[in-house]
Amino acid sequence: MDSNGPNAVLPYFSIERKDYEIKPISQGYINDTYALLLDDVPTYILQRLNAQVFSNIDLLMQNIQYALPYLYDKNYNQISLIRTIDGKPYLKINKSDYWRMLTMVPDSVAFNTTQDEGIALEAGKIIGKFHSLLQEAPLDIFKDSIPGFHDLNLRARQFTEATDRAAPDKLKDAEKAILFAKMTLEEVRFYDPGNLPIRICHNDTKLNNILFHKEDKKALCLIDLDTVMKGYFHFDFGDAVRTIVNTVKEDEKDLSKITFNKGLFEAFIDGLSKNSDFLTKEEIQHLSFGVKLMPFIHGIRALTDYLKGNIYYKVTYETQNLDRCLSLFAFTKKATEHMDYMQEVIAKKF
Ligand code: GN1
Ligand code: MG
Repeated sequence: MDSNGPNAVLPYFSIERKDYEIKPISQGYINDTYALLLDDVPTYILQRLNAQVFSNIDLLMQNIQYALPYLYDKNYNQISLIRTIDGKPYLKINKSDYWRMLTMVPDSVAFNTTQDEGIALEAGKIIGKFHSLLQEAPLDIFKDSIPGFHDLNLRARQFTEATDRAAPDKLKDAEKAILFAKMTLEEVRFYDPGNLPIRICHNDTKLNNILFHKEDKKALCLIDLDTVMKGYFHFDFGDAVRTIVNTVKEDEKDLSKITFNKGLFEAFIDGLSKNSDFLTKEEIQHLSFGVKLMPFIHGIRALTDYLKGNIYYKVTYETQNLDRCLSLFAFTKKATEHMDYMQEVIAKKF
């Protein structure tokens, strides 16, 4: 059997046979995502999983199936996995063609960026809720869908390998970024998280992975559970903050536009503090570090991929990974300048 795209795989999922309109959603850097609409109403999400990035799809889908029942709460919107007609949680065609289908949350919307403090507050609340619910889950059933995903030492090794092998013109174009990466690595690489609790984290809590209600803008739930696995809370905190307080897109070329918006930060903290009983004192102390660590990790990964010739992330133009890196590094600098400020706000609120 050969699949040429979303149309061809629809019959293999146990949904009503209707005339769905299939619309690609282009935000992600990894999977191919499509919305299925019925009379203009988004009804299902269909995704082709990137089997190069996720080498063990079975394990990844297991993690999602472990997590979903815990995410059941009146203040959290449930998403369900649609099984295939033979009862499997995903469809495998040929050697490396994997598809899955999920329900779409009605009347929901996602934002790539925001200027709205109400959205920032809601984002804080829902991330707190996600963690409160998942803290009930046994840690060890979850396995790493990408081992060492947020491990800076691993990312540093991959970066060094990439610089050793990169073409001279790429090294030249990325000269400034490489210098910043090396300097910052010296500073944060040997950072010791001490005895911070390991939690089941989302590990990709950028703003556009949060769904909000179209009308009242209440946060509904987190989407994209591909990297639900063990981690530290400051990973999820940092990823959310980097995409909320910076009001421009991740690959913004004009670095003067990159912001650390204090109103948005304080609103996010406010929201999180409403659902944060689970956080320990030590975790609270490490939150601000996450805001520096996460953009730096993403920046160094984008830089590594640029040097390797864009083999990991989808790009729409040759230097997009380098642009993302520069923009993420510029935000890393902003985060560094705001460390004391963040600590103050956090200490007041928690
Ligand atoms: C990738 O494809 P997407 O947008 O869900 C990446 C995340 C990054 C994100 C944006 C598995 O996620 O870590 O935050 O791009 N996911 C993976 O930078 O690498
Ligand atoms: Mg993702």
